[in-house]
Amino acid sequence: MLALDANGDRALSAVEIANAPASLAALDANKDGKLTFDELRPLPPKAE
Ligand SMILES: [Ca+2]
Ligand SMILES: [Ca+2]
Repeated sequence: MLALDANGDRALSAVEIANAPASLAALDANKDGKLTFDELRPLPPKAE
């Protein structure tokens, strides 16, 4: 999951793995406690 790759080197370091829960939480755009596929994609929030 490249979203967890904080420094963009395409590898997950121990630190990045340790921070994975926080990174995943940060991806939860609508803060509903769930990650949906649209939240996992590096796309801007869609206008509705
Ligand atoms: Ca990395
Ligand atoms: Ca969500």
